[in-house]
Amino acid sequence: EDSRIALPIGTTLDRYIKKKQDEFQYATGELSQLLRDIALAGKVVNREINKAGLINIGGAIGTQNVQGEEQQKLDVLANIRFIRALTKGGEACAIISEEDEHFTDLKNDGKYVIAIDPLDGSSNIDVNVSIGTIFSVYRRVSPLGKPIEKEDIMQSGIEQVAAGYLLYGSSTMLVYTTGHGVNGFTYEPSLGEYFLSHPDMMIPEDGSIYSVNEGMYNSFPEPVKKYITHCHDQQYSARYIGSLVADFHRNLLKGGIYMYPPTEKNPDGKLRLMYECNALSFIVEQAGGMASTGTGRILEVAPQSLHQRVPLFIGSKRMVEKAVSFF
Ligand code: P6P
Repeated sequence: EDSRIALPIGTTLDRYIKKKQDEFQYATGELSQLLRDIALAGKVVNREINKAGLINIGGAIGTQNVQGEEQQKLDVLANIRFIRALTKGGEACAIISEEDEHFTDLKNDGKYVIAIDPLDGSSNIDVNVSIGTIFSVYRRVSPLGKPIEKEDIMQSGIEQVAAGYLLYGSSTMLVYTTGHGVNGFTYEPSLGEYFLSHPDMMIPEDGSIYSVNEGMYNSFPEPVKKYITHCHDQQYSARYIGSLVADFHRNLLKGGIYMYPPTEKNPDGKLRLMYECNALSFIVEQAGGMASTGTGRILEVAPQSLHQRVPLFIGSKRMVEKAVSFF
């Protein structure tokens, strides 16, 4: 008989993590501490995002990240904050970030490896659209010492021990899984606490919202064009914020599919496997949904490079199955 009682809405994140640790979900205290470290960094980034408009730090500073995109100042600040929090926390031994070409060796004996997009959708900062942080947690594979890229960093999504996102929106939320379901916490800035607001999140099995940049329709592969025509025939609602975490979160709550297909400009799609697609795919599968490259399960893709792109079809199981059926 499962003696575990469901924790009531309003439970703080700290109490929730402690309870789950006692239930041996996070048997090691290290994962609990790691989650707290990420949550703390999220509070700091949230504060800086909310100030961005006021002290005009949203403007680009003219430095390029590995993606060759204009780096928004908050990208840089978020990256520094998360790396600093994880370094001080001591539970992570290495980090791969969208903002850094190579992985960062934290030079400690932490047992976890983090893949992170510190601030996804940063081009939306200046127009006050919701943005997000996306993270994956892996166990290091090699014995102690300098982490080994091939073994410790380039792990398939199926190896994740935890994954989550922060959504800096009308309210700031932390949504994460450790492989035992998905839970959402809403941040109360006046108290500096996250409170359980969305216990045991499940994505509706079917839906009528599709998210894709139809401006690139002409360069999509035929199967994608066929599925989009299907969405039109079904008179689905087109909802595309241009901010992956915001689109994903809405679809998680209401049902829907998000697609970033191959295009002429990005033949493997635009989104990154290691620190965008794997995390959201772990979450959506834990919530009863599906995540595909179009021809295979995202979580089973064997990474070939740190900043590898993959096509992404993710959301309600029935919708992703239908989209994939055209391939
Ligand atoms: P496009 C933001 O740059 C991002 O990485 C995701 O957050 C978003 O869903 C996507 O790219 C938008 O890309 O090509 O449609 O502008």
